[in-house]
Amino acid sequence: MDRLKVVEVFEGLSFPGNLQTQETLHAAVNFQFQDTDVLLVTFPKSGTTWMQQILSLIFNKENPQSTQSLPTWHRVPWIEQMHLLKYLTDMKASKVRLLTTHFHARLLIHNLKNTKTRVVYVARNPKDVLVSYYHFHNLAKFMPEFDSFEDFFDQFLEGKVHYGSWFDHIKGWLSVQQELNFFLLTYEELSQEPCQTIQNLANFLGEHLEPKDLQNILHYCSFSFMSQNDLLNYTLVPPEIFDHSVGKFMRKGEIEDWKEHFSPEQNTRFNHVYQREMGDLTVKFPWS
Ligand code: PPS
Repeated sequence: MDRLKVVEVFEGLSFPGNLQTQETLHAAVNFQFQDTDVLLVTFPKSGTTWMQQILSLIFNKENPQSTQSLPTWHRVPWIEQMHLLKYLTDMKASKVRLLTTHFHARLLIHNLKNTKTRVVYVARNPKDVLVSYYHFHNLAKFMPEFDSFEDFFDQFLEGKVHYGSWFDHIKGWLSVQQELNFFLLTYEELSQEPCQTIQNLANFLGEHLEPKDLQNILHYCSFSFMSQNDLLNYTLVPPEIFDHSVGKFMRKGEIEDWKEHFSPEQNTRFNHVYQREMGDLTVKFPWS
């Protein structure tokens, strides 16, 4: 609790100090990946929890109920956060370690590129990321306070929020994908074509899914199921850390909620920055 308002600055990026210390950040940069590891990579609010649950379900398809025995952050822990060592110890019996990171590629590529670690990158429309992240700042007492949505909007576009620039994050990971065992998918594909997207992901992971497995996964990863389950919806986090009276972690789970938040002027400004930052990329995203 005494670290609630601490900010850790590491490699030019800021991180909430109640989740990370200089020691855990350094340890993550030096993390020894194994060829059998699966590493989920996201910018915050891109569908991390959703994909943690999906990965857990794919690798526990014989017993999907088992994914309800521990919170997602324990089953698919962040390599840069506290308590990792405890979670890794609990994972010792598993054949595959499921891991998460919000780190930028430049911090991990040196340790990842000579492994067969399967890297799963989930991207989300950055306009929806911005909105979800804004609401998260109101909920999470360890995040910086902003005067207004407009204020947060400006800081996000300038990459001055925790975990840095969304644009740098995605461009960094896409620029090293050829050096990695890499799979890219989007929150929007998961929303709109869940069966095909999860099947493609399972194929990449080398996991065979029977039709009944797929049906189970769809059920246990649905927004309605996850948002009602205490081990999945973050309501276990004490009120000193998440102010549950101002909102929910599992807020809406929708695409294009940005339309309810952006003014026409903000949308024009966002599009301008997006074009400047992403205009040269050949990859086509559902939102672009
Ligand atoms: S974090 O803090 O970075 O781990 O947050 P993250 O899990 O990446 O993002 C939270 C947003 O994902 C939504 N979410 C889901 N959407 C659809 N289906 C499922 N099952 C699901 N689980 C989580 C969650 O509601 C947050 O988005 P918003 O737009 O705020 O609702």
